[in-house]
Amino acid sequence: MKILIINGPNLNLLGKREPEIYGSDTFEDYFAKLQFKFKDVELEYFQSNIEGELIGKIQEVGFSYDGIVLNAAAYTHTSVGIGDAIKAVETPVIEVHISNTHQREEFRHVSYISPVAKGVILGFGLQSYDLAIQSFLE
Ligand code: CA2
Repeated sequence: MKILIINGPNLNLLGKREPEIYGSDTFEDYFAKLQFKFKDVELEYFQSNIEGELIGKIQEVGFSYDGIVLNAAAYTHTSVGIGDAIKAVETPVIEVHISNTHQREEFRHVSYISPVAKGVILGFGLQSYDLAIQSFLE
């Protein structure tokens, strides 16, 4: 089973800024824990701050991988292009968020990803990624 985790803009700052919202672990540290936990899964990780690169990656893996776990970060709330890319590929995408976006500002209540995602997991901190991977295994 081949699963790609994709993180969008500013998530490269995890563990370095705003720990009260996003926690104090870097994603690289957390990713190593996921690889250790899910030894039978070929897990890969990609992060970009650029919308077109996120779309390119979804297209690149979207006909061969078994799953994509996507935290599109701020693009969640703005990107018709990422939504269209998810709709165009075959690989199922689980939308994840670290925070519960519905408890935050109104503009974060809108998602262009949710209508085209297989499912949505949010508000569990970094564990949201773990739960998304588990959902592909069942
Ligand atoms: O809760 C999430 O996972 C979000 O996708 C995070 C995005 C935010 O725009 C979404 O509404 C919800 C923000 C990612 C920014 O990450 C940072 C991490 C550390 C320090 C600063 C930003």
